[in-house]
Amino acid sequence: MFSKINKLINKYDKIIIHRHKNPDMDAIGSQVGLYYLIKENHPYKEVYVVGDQNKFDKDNLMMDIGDKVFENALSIIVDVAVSHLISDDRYKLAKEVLIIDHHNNEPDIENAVTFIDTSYSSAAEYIVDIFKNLKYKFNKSASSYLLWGMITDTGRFQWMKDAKRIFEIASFLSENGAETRDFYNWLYTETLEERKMRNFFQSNYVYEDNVAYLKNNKEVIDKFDVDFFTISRGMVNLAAGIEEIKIWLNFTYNKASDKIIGEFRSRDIVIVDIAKKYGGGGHDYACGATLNNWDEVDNVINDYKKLIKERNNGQKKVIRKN
Ligand SMILES: [Mn+2]
Repeated sequence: MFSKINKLINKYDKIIIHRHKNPDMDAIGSQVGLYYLIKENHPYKEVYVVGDQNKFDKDNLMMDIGDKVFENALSIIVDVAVSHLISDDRYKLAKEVLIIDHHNNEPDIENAVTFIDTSYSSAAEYIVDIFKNLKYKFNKSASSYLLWGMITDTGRFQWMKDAKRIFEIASFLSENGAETRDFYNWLYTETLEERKMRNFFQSNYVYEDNVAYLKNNKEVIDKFDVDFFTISRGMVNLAAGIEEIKIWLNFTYNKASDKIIGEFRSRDIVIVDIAKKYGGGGHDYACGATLNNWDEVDNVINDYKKLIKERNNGQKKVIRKN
């Protein structure tokens, strides 16, 4: 099933691994994990990891490489399959492109060998399954990064599409030396300043009709000296875990694009279709979209309120039928 991947990697002496912009730990974990896998199993190959950096590049591994490196090389793109989201678009200079992703988006990269399987809860889980299948040897570094990707994309093993497979793969990685204590400490430690900032956003959430939302305009953003995603993605789940709140939304003004980025989450209602309606995408219960103005933001909020209302009505019908 994965022999095509094996053939591609065997064919090239130079391999550059990409992932999405503004990486989360699954993007970095699957990218760097794959880097260590290939280095361990093909020591004579040149392997590179590229892309923008943030705190998730824990060990400062991203490499600055020239365009020439891409000549006659294979680019592997993980955890993303949509061109405008890929960090470092010089994969276009590579001889061939391989994509390994788990997102429910329409891929738009021409002539790429594409492996997308949305049954995986993280790209890291998918990569382990592939390379375990191909009988690769897993060292401590590869196992650690891949497990970290799995841990974070499942919300510390909360959101799992296939728990049996996830625990088997996690167990396999532990067997191969994956580190967890230092990682969890790193993951759960924040500065006092960060804690205070979270408290600020927590208290700003608005709760209406089973929906929670947060609108972070320019003035709010300017209060804090943090990067955009710390607020946009970092604050959305402050409204998780409230019984009455079925869907929670975080809208943040983005200076760089002069647009508003919406992050959408739910426990068990499929919300990705509304994200797609506004040109966005992602997973069933965790997705997002870019909005042009605050009126459009209100439309999104209303659409989600409507979705819950329709769902409530539908549920009543089912109860009557029984
Ligand atoms: Mn992912």
